[in-house]
Amino acid sequence: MNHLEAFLNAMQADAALIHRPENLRWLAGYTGEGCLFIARGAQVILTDSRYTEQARREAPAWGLQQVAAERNYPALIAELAMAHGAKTVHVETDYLTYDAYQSLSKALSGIELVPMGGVPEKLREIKDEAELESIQRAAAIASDAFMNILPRIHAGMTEKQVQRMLEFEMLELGSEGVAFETIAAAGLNGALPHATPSDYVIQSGELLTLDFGATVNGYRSDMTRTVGFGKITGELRHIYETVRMAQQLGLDALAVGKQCGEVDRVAREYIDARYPGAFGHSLGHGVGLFIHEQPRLAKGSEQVLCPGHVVTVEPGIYIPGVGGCRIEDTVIMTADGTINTIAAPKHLIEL
Ligand SMILES: [Mn+2]
Repeated sequence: MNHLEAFLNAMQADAALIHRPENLRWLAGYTGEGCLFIARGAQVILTDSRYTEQARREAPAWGLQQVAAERNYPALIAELAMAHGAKTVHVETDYLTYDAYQSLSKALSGIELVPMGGVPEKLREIKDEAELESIQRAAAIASDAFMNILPRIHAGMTEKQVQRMLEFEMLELGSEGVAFETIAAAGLNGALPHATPSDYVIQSGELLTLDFGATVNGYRSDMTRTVGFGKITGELRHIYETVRMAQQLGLDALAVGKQCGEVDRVAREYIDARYPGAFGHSLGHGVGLFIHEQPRLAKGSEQVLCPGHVVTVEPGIYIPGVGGCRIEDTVIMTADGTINTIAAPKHLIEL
């Protein structure tokens, strides 16, 4: 079943409007601007003249309506909704701006706008073969880029310099762009889980956390490696080995049929017993067209892992005034077990 069929089966309203760019791509294979009107028996891309040829090429099976000054989006959408007798229309209320919603609501008087309620997000959880292949290629690019820069990074470089080198390498290896803003956090900055790369100069004896990903066909990968500069001893080494063991326990706990919260618990208990309160975020998340998707490997989550789920496993320890460490892989759940898409090693590398 293709994505559109799955969406039509799950659609509760008479019609749906899709505005989120990733959902346009997921449903229609269309990567330009505009929106989709979907009813049973009608699938239409609405866009302006800058994208009409692109829409024809990318989504030949879809109808096309060109907006213009006198045929603006709300007016065209109203025409389509009336033509298909839609009394209720799904909209992405978690994406549209208040103003956009208001003008739609005004143009579609008499038609009820219904929140989409996470239908595409739920369906996007389970990846098909083509999606898994894109994610695996993105993961291989990121992992190879990391290995390629290791001989070239050293103490004395800034976080930003390492970031640029890593991102350039991913582009060279075929990434369409970064999967998200690269994190490069050295020394005490490592205590910030989502640190922004700065001009801080990396010192010998420090850890550097690199959290990054590549993009292929719009699909993302996500990985984190923490490397040392010079000799890493004492508490930093203990922190590293604790995270490494927790990450392995998390990977080993992944299994189809298991609850996400159960996987989170295994890694969390290991860290909490050694560094109470130092692991604040969830163990992992789904990855796909968005860097953060369902399911979440989070405390208490009763969601059950299924074949086709793609999840990260990324425990960390963050201690202000000391530093931090995170190790992350992106893993595919299959009926026969798990596939770890990230090949880069996880022993403590000391550069
Ligand atoms: Mn992640």
